[in-house]
Amino acid sequence: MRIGMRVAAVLSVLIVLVSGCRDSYDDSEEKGKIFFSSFFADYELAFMEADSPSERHQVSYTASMVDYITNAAGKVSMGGVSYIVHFTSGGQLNLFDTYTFSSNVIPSFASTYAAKISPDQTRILVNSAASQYYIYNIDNSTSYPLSTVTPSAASPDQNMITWSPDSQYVALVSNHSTNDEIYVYSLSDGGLTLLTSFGSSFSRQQPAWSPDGDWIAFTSNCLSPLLNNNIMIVRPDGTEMRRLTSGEDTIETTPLWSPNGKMVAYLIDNGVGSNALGSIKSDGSSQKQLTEHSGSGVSGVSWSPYGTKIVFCANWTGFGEIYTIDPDGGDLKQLTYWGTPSASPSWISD
Ligand SMILES: [Ca+2]
Ligand SMILES: [Ca+2]
Repeated sequence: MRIGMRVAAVLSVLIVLVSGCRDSYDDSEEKGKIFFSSFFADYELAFMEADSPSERHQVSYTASMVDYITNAAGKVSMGGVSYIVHFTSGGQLNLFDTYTFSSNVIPSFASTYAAKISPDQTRILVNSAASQYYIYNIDNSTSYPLSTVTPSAASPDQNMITWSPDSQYVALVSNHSTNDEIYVYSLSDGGLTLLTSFGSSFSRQQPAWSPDGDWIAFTSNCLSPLLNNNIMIVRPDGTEMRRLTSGEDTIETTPLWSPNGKMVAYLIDNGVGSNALGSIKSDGSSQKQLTEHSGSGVSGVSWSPYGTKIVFCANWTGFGEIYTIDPDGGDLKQLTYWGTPSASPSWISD
């Protein structure tokens, strides 16, 4: 019996390893729940089954507090736990368990501007009060400040922080040496690696670590003669910086890697506040605008667990509704028709 169990355990590990190596998935394999913020009496957390989006299930009930999802976890750990973090108005940080639907308020962070869970789901990087970065340990509810770096009050949002896939480093925007620059911070020894040194000449923001750990994408106008933003990539040691997206007259922002690291989704800003969705292969080929500029456009972009779909919110109808699209631009689908605002979809596999 015991040997049989061991064989079964080894087999299940092998199956996980083999499936982890797969290159492509059929979108019929994309099950699970899409969590999002949805307007009831105010914003609450809700989910819909990915294969049956006509029904929304309310899972938070904080009347008079605005609930936002802020972490596209998208993955199930071996322990069967999958978290998202969400804020309420005022920035109260909550950790939400997508299996038990329980929400755990983290009292020490009542004014949170950004927070992301580590890929191993043990820690949260928090931008508290737009003035201090902290690491919060989920297991024992302790936290400590990252005292050598400082979040910029000018850019406190959720896209200014990212975890390495091995959960040993974070990349973040810090202005501790006057200008905002992007740094890699080692959680083991506090070591800092400067990735950008553009001074006051150019912008740099929105670092996003690739799933294989080899690259960090970010947004900057540093190479564009017309000073429009492009998606750049750089090695985590600061070398081999180069431009990923082309387009002198277009503004590309907010890079987001696909789960297998082969594509990057991003936003295309038309300069007057309407974002379209774009995608590009991580080798720089197949750059595409996937949606039109319409209304206030696209926000809250994330990937499905296997990367066959991009899920996003778009304000094309007067309200934010949730849509999916293939990464190459095919099969645009409107999932919700509630006629009330929705935001921040985050797709979690079952
Ligand atoms: Ca609420
Ligand atoms: Ca550009």
